[in-house]
This record gives sequence, C-alpha cells and structure tokens, in this order.
Amino acid sequence: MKHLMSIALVALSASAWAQSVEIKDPWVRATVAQQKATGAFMQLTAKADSKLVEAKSPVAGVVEIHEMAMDNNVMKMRQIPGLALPAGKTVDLKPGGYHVMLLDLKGQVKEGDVVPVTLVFEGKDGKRENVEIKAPAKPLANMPAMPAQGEHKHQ
Ligand SMILES: [Cu+2]
Repeated sequence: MKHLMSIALVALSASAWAQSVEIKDPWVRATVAQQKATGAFMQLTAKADSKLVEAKSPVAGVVEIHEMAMDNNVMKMRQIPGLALPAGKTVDLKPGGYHVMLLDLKGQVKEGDVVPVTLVFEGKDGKRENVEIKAPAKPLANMPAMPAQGEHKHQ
C-alpha cells in the first residue's frame, strides 16, 4: 500500500511539471550494434525560468547534457552543467546542437524502441523535479535535414 501511494505521488508531480516545462517531440537516435553512445533530442519550453540540470535513462550507464561548439574550426561536443530554459522560449535539442548524451549504452537502441528518459529540471528557487518521458528511437536518416552538416560548412 505504501508503495502504491508513492507511485501515485510521483505520477502527480510528473504531470504537474509536464505543465511547467512542455516537452515536445522527444526522440533518441537509433544505434548500430556495438555503438556505445547516442543522443536524445526534443523541444523544451518552460513556463517559468528553469534549467535542465540532469538526465537519466535505464538504457545508459552515464547520461550527460551536451552542447556542440566550435573549437579551432572543429565542431566538438562538451558537457555542460545545465541547460538554461528561459520562460516561454522554446529550446531545441537537436543533432548538431544541444542534446542529452546517452553514454555507456547497455545494448543496441533499435529503431522503434521506446527509450525512457528522466529529465531533472531545476526552478529558480533551486527546487528540482523529475519528469519521465518516453522517446522513440529513430534513425538520423529520417530527419528532413542534418543541421550539424550545415553548421560545419558555415564555419
Ligand atoms: Cu554529446
């Protein structure tokens, strides 16, 4: 009974936060066999200023928040401590830009798999809330354009 109660509470707080930070079109890039890392992408729109500070997933041993940035004319990705989500502004996590990096994968992420990812948001008051999303796995080839390629060429 106690267990059931806590599940109900978690579900409640998750849905409350799903209203505070809108999460649209989450997806994970499908991997090939033996590939140890991939990215999760989505659009985040916060109602009040907040930050994405952490992410977790049962399919990955380590999950980090990454950005892509130019370093000596080479596009590199690096870990960032948090991704600012200004109120009302849609922040795009996409290939070639910000992404949730899934490292140390426990197995292949196949097209059509549904990958659970827990996002941890921190509000201005420092309060953290978890939201679990289910991101379908898709191959990158299905994307209409590959933004990373364009960014490489412009620089
Ligand atoms: Cu990365």
